[in-house]
Amino acid sequence: MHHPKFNDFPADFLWGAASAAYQVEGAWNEDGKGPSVWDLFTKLPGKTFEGSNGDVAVDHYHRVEEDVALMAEMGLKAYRFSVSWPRIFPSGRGEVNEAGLAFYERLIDALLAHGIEPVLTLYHWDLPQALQDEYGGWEDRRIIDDFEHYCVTLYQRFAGKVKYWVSLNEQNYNLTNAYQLGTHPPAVQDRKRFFAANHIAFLANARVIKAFRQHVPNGLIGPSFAYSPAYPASCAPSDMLAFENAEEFTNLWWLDAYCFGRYPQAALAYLRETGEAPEILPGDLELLREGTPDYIGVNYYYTLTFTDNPLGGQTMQRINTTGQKGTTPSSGVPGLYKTTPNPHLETSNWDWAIDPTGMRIALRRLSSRYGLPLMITENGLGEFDKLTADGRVQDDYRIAYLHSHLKACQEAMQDGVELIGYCAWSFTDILSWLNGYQKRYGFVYVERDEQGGSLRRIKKESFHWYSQVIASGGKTL
Ligand code: BGP
Repeated sequence: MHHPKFNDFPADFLWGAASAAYQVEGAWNEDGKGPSVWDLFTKLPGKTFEGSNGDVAVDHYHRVEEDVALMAEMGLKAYRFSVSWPRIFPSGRGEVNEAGLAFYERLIDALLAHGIEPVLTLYHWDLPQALQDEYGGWEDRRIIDDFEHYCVTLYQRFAGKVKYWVSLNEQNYNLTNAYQLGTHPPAVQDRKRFFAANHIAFLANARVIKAFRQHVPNGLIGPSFAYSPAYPASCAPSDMLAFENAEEFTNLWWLDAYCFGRYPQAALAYLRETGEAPEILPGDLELLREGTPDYIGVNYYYTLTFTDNPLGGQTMQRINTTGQKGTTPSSGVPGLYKTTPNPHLETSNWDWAIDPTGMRIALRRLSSRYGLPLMITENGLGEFDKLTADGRVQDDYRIAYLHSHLKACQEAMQDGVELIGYCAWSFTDILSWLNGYQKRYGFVYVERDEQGGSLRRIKKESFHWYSQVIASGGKTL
């Protein structure tokens, strides 16, 4: 569909950028912070790219003022960040660590002083290690109360200052890595345990949304979902069915649970047959329906294309963590679906398909199925960047990526999607969980590698570009 002309972005559109605590803060054991599961996991041999970890990350904890000043200089309207649960409750619950709250208050106040809207993520994967040790973290329903208590502590403290909240970040991606691929802590590979933990996370998500209504009545809350829309490899009915399977198992399983409070039918029937379905207790689905989101946060990076996968066929494989192009194997579930490269799309060096039209499709699918406002809570391009001898980073490939995806947002709005904001991933360079410091996403280059560095901030070409996009309200796109 080609629209005759583009509508303008709304005047109050949240032009933003994002980060996550573990990926930027550092100060991993300062001011009373307890260890998270990532603090321990990254120290185990062979888990991350060249053993990289977030002990220092980009030292945002000590450079909040400098980083917020850069955001203000850029003209950013919104900044999405996450709170580290073990900074607030070092052992997951119990005594609150005031120094932890004070840090986020300082950040929030600095943002507000510059007219930048804070978008606060409650959980971006850094579970307190104490809860993992005590009862197995997401595998035990006790986490629901502990998570609620932590979230309510933040609601009470920041209700008057923070309007936009994200509940769980990428539950789908994080728990798939944690319990199917074994690539995130606690590094389990067991589908039954995966679906069980995932169900408990839905309950926790619904519980904190329910509590939110009471404590932050004027705020908006929703989960951020890692949405990779499924495409069929061809119009062969077997590929179409593989695509339907993939969309249901890899996307609607989460989205329907969040927004409708139920699991999609074919996937649930299949899991009941294989004995992998989660245990649904009386009251569970009612809770899900009482805790549906105000908006859906969308983390969009790429589409995935699927083809038929026979029984005994391709199994789940880990993602490319080296940046060596063309090394990602096909991944799938035998009898259901497997991925195949899309010959129509270019990829990044990490083999992620670059597909702005896929973003428009993602936004349309979500908007028409759930009828909720949407916010892009992440979108960006991870690439090797080069700092030139004269101190510049010419990241025109990132500008091209962001430009085409913002155009797709505009088209989706033209298609009737209510899009309230766009947070590029990421503001500064960050630690990529499994890819170290070499896979860069930021508008601001941070001079460091896996071994360390000066941590100096350098504005990339994309910084200036995004700045003028924001200043024009998107008119210069
Ligand atoms: C999402 C996460 C982010 C970020 C991003 C890029 O899954 O929410 O935290 O890391 O993806 O992924 P990567 O760092 O693997 O390139």
